Amino acid sequence: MVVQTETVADGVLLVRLNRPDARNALNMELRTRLAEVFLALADDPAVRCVVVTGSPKVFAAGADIKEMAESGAIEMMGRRILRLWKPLADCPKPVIAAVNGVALGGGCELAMHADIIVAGEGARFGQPEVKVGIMPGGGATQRLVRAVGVYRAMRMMLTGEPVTAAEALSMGLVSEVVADDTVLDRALEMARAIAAMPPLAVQQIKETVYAGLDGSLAGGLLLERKAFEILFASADQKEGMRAFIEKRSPTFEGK
Ligand code: CO8
Repeated sequence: MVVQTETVADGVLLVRLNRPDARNALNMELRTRLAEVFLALADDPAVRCVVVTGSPKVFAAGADIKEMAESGAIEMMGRRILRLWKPLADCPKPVIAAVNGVALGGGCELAMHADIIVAGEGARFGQPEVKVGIMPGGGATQRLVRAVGVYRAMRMMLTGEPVTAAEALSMGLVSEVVADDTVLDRALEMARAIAAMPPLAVQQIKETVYAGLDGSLAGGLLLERKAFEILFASADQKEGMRAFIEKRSPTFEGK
């Protein structure tokens, strides 16, 4: 299977890219499967947090160059690539990317579909599409600019040169850098912690942040206030606050 899934802990689904011979290049088969996995997990109440990872040496080397080298524009249009990214972009559950090795082109864009990126010290992030005669097509012209600012994003996209994990951390492209052999463990540890949080609050945080990024400050603050208020309709809000007052651990049920 080019995409493997595994429930690794209560509420935590691990999604692993598995095309090692092609450096996890994102061919249509892999991307279709990834989209199916994300569509299914969105509706699965047992999944509270998702970790996406590649192999120990490579996260993903981008779109499959061999699969598109001889394609024409109309054929590329027919692939409707946004349709395959959409389940990832719209995922209501928190997603953590655990990145070892290179995340290039569509691989970097895949990582940027996550809400948290944990990278190994040896990881490299880049948008080298320009070197093969094209440009980013999985969101980098928008998401990378929002993450790191115009000038750093432009340098990455126009030169095609990757940045190290340390540089990615300093520019805000990753959340945390850890030793290479602890990346997955750290991502899973974080996922377990998030999976134990109240799912409705987690979902509202994610939805409000991304909706706010797309609009005005006033509109974003209004959304935040509404989301904040609506959480007081949840049993988990009562449970969380009562547990604090009663000095015990809360149990959240997503209600
Ligand atoms: N597509 C297809 N095959 C690939 C790709 C790729 N992106 N990357 C590696 N491979 C294949 C190689 O062709 C090789 O195959 P074979 O064994 O048959 O010769 C095998 O994987 C191993 O590759 P290398 O020998 O090059 O392995 P190294 O470990 O020396 O290097 C690298 C790994 C650094 C990842 C190197 O292979 C590389 O630079 N790859 C290309 C990276 C790149 O240019 N990515 C951008 C692609 S374009 C893109 O992503 C556009 C996004 C558009 C929208 C998103 C849609 C998902």
